[in-house]
Amino acid sequence: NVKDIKRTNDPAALEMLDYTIENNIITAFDRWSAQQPQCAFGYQGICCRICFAGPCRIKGLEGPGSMGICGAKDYTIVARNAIRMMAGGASAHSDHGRELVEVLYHMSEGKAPDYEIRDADKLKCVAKKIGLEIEGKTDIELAKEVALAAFEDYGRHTSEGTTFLKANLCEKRIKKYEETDTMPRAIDREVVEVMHRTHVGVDADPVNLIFGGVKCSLADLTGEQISTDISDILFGTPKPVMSEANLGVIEPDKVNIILHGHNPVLSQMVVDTARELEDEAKAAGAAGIQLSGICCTGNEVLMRNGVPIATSYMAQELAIATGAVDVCVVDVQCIMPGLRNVCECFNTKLVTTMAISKIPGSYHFSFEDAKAKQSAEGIIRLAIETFKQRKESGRPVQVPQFKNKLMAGFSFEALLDLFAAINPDNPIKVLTDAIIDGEITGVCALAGCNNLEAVYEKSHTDIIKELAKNDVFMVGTGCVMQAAAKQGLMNYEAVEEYAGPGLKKFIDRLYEANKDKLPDKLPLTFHMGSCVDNSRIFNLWTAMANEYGVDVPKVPFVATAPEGMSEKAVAIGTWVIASGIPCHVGAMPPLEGSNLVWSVVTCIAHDVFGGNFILETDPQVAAQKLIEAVKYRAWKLKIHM
Ligand code: NFS
Ligand code: SF4
Repeated sequence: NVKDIKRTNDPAALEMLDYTIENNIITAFDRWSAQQPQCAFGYQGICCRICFAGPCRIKGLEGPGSMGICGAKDYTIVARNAIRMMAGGASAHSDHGRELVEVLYHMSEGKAPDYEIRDADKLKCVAKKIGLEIEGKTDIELAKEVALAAFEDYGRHTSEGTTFLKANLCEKRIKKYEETDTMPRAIDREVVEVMHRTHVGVDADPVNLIFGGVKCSLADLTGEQISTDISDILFGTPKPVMSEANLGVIEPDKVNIILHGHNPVLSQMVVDTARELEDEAKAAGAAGIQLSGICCTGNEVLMRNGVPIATSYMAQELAIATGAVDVCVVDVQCIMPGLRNVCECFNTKLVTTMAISKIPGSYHFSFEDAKAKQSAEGIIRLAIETFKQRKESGRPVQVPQFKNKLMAGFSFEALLDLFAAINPDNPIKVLTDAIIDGEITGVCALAGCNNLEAVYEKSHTDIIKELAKNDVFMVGTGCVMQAAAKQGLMNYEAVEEYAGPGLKKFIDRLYEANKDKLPDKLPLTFHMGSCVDNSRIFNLWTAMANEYGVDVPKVPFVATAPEGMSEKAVAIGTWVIASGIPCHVGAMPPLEGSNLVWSVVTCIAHDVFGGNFILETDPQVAAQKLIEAVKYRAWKLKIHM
């Protein structure tokens, strides 16, 4: 009986899973089962479809069957596949960044009238950081120069390195990337180079391939830094904000609009416009408009506006199966095509907005920046219309009554601001000293997706609880943080329940110093935003390295992606280890087909860059490995201090 197998520890998702099974609504959970057993060649990364002489797979250790038709060995095939994933991830993140740069540029030329500069301080900060002269320039002039500098990072033809990356690296990392020939020249160029070197009959050397992948992953980081910086300039830099998470945030008596995807260019416009159309919704008999988010665009509008989180990636269809969603508006990335069928069961309107991301059978409201507002209004009015139909039909809805309180909004600036209340002259020292004094063990970045190879969200919550008990300060982004929020691990109650004495003291101390300006007591896990906002985490460990006067590999900092899934996660994980940070991944990436590649990413990477992957599917064991790694670094650092 499928119902007896526990597929998740999220109570809302569990309730909806029962409901979808009873009502024959097919979701990712059913499709995952239908895919079993998954192809062992693909699973291990030893299936090659790069040319159509293939597909080829590695069938044994010896003889002709141990190679592809062209003679490619297991290590070549595994490495090629892995770095193509990185190129996919880098493309997604940096194209998202490019959209933002275009909006900033068009705005500076007066061609995107619906957008404005909401954080002029950040604009000046970014401009200064990338070496622009700011004196005597208007914000609009400066915005244009920042946009042009960002465009340069996509297509520069010289090889001094990407500006948005170099401006944020510490000296020793710059040297490391120059020495190892992994400094990205330009984002588009590194993606193209990966596609070229993995074409049939080009690079067969697994180590050379992986170094090419590292360079591409650093291009990915460049794109993420651009995305974060420009989002903050256009939409504001996040500050602590209260909200709620899980399917219980959906309110059947309101017009429900789900914002799903990644780019704040769309979601922020819908948020702003929804406020203006609240009265129209009421005139239609609704109690108001309820927005909620899924995936990273949900994180963007949570961070800046306190819009609640409906759920995370793997449960997106379950949110629609509540029957109470009027419109699900999507842009790019992590949008399951399977949404459409569920939407059709409930007359939920699925709205696509980007030219490169359409789904058959959905509505399309083109979201060009010249007419963004008009599209947002169209989408909201469609939702109001659908709400009326829903009420007239009298169709029952099933909204699980689970939600948890959360505090989010911890941009790098917001964190420094908290620290500054204790040490105004050198805020980051509050964090670095807390580690040296042994109050906290170190820092862990929580990142990444959902993957049904694991029990949905269980690894996330298990690891968070274990790290908390061991006094690890946690920051994070992406779907992990949605798990934390939904499951009550992003509020002060969780500090009281799970934090070790040192971590609790640290969080209390921060709160005491900031009491007057905070909406509530501080949470157990500090939400830093969407996956492109992993750049904020990169800024955090760089600041710590600079404060300690060491290179990043010596900073007591670790990372975990308990349910990694996407190509973007592969790119992020790679630049995390190339930064010198050990990175746990809890769902097996397709690397097991080559011992050589496996040992490069789990061991040799450590010798070269100071970071390595920890591939471990058991969350308890993983937590212990992360704790050991962070403790070891703290211990070594203290000896040298
Ligand atoms: Ni990140 Fe965010 Fe979630 Fe994974 Fe997808 S939404 S960009 S890729 S699944 S964390
Ligand atoms: Fe087979 Fe080589 Fe073509 Fe890959 S590139 S499909 S291994 S012949």
